[in-house]
Amino acid sequence: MKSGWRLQTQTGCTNTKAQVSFCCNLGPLRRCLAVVPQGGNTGLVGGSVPVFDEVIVNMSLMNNIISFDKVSGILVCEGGCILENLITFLDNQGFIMPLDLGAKGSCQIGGNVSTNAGGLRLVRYGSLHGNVLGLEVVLADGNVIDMLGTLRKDNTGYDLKHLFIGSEGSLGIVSKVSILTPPKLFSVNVAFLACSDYFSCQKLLMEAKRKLGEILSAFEFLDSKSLDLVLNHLDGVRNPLPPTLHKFYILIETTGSDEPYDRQKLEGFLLHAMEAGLISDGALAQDINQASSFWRIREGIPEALMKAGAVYKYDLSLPVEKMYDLVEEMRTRLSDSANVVGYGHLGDGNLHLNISTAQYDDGILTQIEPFVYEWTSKHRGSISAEHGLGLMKANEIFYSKPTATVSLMASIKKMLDPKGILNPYKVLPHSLSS
Ligand code: FAD
Ligand code: 2HG
Ligand code: ZN
Repeated sequence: MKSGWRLQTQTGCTNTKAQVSFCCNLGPLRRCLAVVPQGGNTGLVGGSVPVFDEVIVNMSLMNNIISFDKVSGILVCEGGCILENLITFLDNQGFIMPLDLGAKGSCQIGGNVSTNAGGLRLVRYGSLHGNVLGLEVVLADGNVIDMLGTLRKDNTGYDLKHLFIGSEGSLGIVSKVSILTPPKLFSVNVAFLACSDYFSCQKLLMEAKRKLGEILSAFEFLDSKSLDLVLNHLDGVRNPLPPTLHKFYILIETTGSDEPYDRQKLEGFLLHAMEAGLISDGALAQDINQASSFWRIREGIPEALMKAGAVYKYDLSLPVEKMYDLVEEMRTRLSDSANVVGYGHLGDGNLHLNISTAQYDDGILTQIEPFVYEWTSKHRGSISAEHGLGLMKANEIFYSKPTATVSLMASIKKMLDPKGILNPYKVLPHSLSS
């Protein structure tokens, strides 16, 4: 059946002038060969890898910064720019990227846009649907579509760029991006806190939003099993708190423009939270090195999991109050056969449920799935909060989207890519991909 799809993708090609002009580096599209757009290849759902004999379109050479406007903070660059390089470039200009993630050293802005990556500061700066002002994309027929606007406001018709943000290379290849970047504020504080129960984590989040308000820039959480993994598997990482057993840890970051005021505000908040019994211990970074070491704990969890063995990964949006129930139910289901850890972007209602075992085992998988998807669906969550569907989760889309919505998606795919040559077998369920 799978090779049947491939045959269908390669027939009946007609070229246009626009195709030919772009096709110096996208010859495969011109020839109607199936392609996989590939950025930094850091995606976690198998979206950037070929399934059969698709040609990889690697974007790494499209790595130029085209323009930066210091007045508006609008950056225009090619899709293959590595996120960390953009962060460094902007730092020199006194600006920051509105997104940051553990894979920044390899992932590319085109990949970030195509996955609608969330990351560590979404709670402050919002999603790429808000920050991306324009895109240039290459369609399946080779036509280059210029939507590379640099305007904050433009209501002239349908805002088509949003179709490509989060479409995982299935509708077009992102060749250029225009993005709004915030100014760099110099007063940054990071606290690493312990909570004795999940209810306190939730209350702390509510209080942080209310009391830290405009300076809150990250609110991340991890459970004690996540911390143990990092401490056991990553060199040079240590627990900044005395080794008492706490069940949960929260990393809070604030970013503002007034150092004494911001520090006082955060210290006042922490004191209040301590007195209210919401936090049982905590450390406030005294300098940038200590702040980085706190971040290393949170950002190091995926790497520690990789080192620990096989890992089953779930990236879920859930109501915050229900989120950790799933981790506990999963622990009960799997008892001693796996290490179940929960961490993520609590400020965004995004749980990373990761299940670590010595090796992959079909018996364990049947204990996890479809239970995890059914549970998420029952609580009206999303089975992919920020990583996308790629190849690995494409068939699970119905747990989060009604049939009519998925059919509409398939119609859009068919219209933009009638031969099914852009990242085939990804995003849409296999029953609708042919
Ligand atoms: P790739 O992995 O190369 O591709 C991802 C998808 O996008 C594929 O479907 C691919 O075909 C498509 N694609 C890539 N480039 C283009 C392009 N130019 N045009 C069209 N389609 C394209 N994700 C988060 O959301 N938040 C996090 O906090 C986060 N942290 C991570 C931490 C680690 C340690 C790792 C390994 C991953 C993390 N991720 C996170 C997942 C991943 O880094 C993101 O999805 C990232 O945006 C992928 O970018 P990439 O350039 O590596 O894309
Ligand atoms: C993170 O927030 C990433 O660290 C990766 O989204 C999560 O590996 C994962 O499951
Ligand atoms: Zn994440």
